[in-house]
Amino acid sequence: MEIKNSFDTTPIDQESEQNLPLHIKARFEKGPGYPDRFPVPDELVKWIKEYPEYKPPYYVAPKVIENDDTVNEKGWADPEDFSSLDMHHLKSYYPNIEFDNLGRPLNPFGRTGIEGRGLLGRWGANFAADPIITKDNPVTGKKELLVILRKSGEWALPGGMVDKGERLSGAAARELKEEAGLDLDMSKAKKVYEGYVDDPRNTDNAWMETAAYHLHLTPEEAENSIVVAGDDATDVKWMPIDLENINTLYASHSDLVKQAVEVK
Ligand code: RP5
Repeated sequence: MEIKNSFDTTPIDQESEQNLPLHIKARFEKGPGYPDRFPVPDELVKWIKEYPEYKPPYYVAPKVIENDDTVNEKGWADPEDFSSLDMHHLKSYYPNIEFDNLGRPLNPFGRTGIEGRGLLGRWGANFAADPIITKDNPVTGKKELLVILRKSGEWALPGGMVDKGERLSGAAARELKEEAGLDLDMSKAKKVYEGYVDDPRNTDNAWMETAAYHLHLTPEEAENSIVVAGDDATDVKWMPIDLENINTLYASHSDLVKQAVEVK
C-alpha cells in the first residue's frame, strides 16, 4: 500500500490521546517476516471507534521468542506468556495506556492491523534513543545530517534500542559510536523529542518510543569527525538537509529532524 503522508510528531503534553496524530507507517508498512496487516482506515484507527470486523493476524517473530530474558540470560525480550509481568506498571511516555480484554497493552496511537509483538521484544513501549547530528558544509554552506543506511535500504538516524539501566543520552552516544563510528558526548546535546515513533514494526501490543537528541558540530568538531558504518548499518553519510532528502528517512525520523532544525 502507498504511504499517504508523513507522521507528525507532536509534543505529548500538548495533546490528549484522542487527538494524537494518525500513524501511517504502522498501518501501511511492515517489518520483515510480518503477515499482511488487516486494513485500518483513517476513521477507525482510534480504539474508541467500534470496528467489529477487525480481526488482525497475530505475529511474534521467532527471534523474539528465542530472546525471552526469563529463560535466556542474554535475551532482550519479554516472555510470550505475560502473566508473570506487571503490565499495569509498564513504562511509556504516554500516561494512560489501555489494555484489551486479554490484558495486553494497546498501542496509544490506535490500531495497526497486527496483534502480538512482531519483531519488538517488549510488550508495550520499546525504548530507543536517536542522535541527530548536524554540521555546516564549509563548501556548499548547507546544513548536513549524519545518517546511516539500514538493512531495509532506508537512510535513518543512527539510533537504537536503550539497554537495561542505560541513560537515554548514553544510549544515543553508544549507538552513534556503534553505527557511525563517531565518539561524541551526547549529554550536552539538546533533547528535542520524546514519544512515539511511527515505526513499520509497531503492532497493536508493542511499539517504539524514542528520545531524540540534537547536537550541531562546531567547524572544528566537524573537520575531525571521521564516520564509519558499523554494527547494523551498511553505509553512513552526511545528507544535505532539504525536504526532498529528509522526507525519505526511516520511520518518523524526518519529523524528529524537523523538531531540531529548519527543513526547507
Ligand atoms: C526507530 O527504530 C527508532 O527511532 C530508532 O532509530 C530505531 C531503533 O531500532 P533498531 O535500530 O535498534 O532496530 O523506531
